[in-house]
Amino acid sequence: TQAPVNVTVTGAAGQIGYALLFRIASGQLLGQDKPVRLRLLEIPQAVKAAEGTALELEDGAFPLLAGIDIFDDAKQAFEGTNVALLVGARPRTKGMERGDLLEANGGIFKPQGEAINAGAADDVKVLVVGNPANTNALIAKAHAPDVPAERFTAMTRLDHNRAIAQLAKKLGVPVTEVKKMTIWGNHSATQYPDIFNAEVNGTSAAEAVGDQAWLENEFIPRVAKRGAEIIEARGASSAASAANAAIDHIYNWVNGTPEGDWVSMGVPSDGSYGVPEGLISSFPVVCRDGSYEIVQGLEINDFSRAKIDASVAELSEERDAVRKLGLV
Ligand code: NAX
Repeated sequence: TQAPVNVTVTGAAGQIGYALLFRIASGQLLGQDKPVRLRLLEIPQAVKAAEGTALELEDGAFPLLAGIDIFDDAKQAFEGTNVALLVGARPRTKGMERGDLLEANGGIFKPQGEAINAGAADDVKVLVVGNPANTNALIAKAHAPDVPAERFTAMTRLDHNRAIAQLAKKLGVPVTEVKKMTIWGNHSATQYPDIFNAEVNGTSAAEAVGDQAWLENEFIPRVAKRGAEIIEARGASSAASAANAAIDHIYNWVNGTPEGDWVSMGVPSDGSYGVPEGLISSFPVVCRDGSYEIVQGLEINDFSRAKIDASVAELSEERDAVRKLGLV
């Protein structure tokens, strides 16, 4: 049998953590042949709640779950970790300015980047879920100079999955018929879900829709503001769907993307599509053998160009703001 893969989950006692941990334990993160050892990180006040979740995980008698350890210290939590899911973050509270939010999150993601740099396994893969996800990933990356930069990623897979679902619904097709969806830019309201490069039943999704007004006035805002729609309906933010997207992100990164399709990931830009190098921006990527590549050569029309540029401008502003704070 294989040695267990160490998976660290921060914010383990939160609502995404609760939905995520059972799916990891059941083998859905990495595959049914891979035992996992969970390392949970929480703030001291939430350790007891994380211990409660660990009791329930034990009660699942999951064949692939080799052990659970709980920490309130980042250095220990990331020791030997192969997969790091950075879910815990400081939410924006009433009256908080963007600068305050970035600074508070810097206080979390800087030490976590340092801890990953100091102790994680050589093959560590990092996914930042906690918002502002792209910029939090940028901060963590900046403090882990010994870890290859491309191992720091941010989650836009929930947006990607939402876009697939909305498009499939509009066209009355199963979600499996929608391929090559792309989310560009920031995981924020400026994100751009691109259907011009997407395919439905092997033909252009934009042509199949044939309705620019629907695209501009319904589809794009619906996907970008879906988080608010969920809060309005559920009285709490997306949790199970976010956990599902985190599972999808890591599963594809580790096990590859299907032939003839791609996924969206927030990854450090190499300058592709005019996105300034180093910014963590969402791109279409293909995964193979445990690594990913940005899909090259896609046609970007004027409409898409303007949308991508606006979201990337927001990412540049966030980077400038954390630079000013000395966080990157
Ligand atoms: P919760 O507030 O339920 O849980 C967050 C947990 O993180 C809490 O238990 C808290 O104690 C813990 N925490 C705080 N600081 C920590 C630290 N320094 N180390 C370890 N743990 C820490 O939030 P939840 O609904 O689970 O959401 C978690 C994050 O995901 C939020 O930042 C949220 O905005 C973000 N989301 C990101 C999404 C994405 O697509 N990228 C979608 C869903 C979600 O909104």
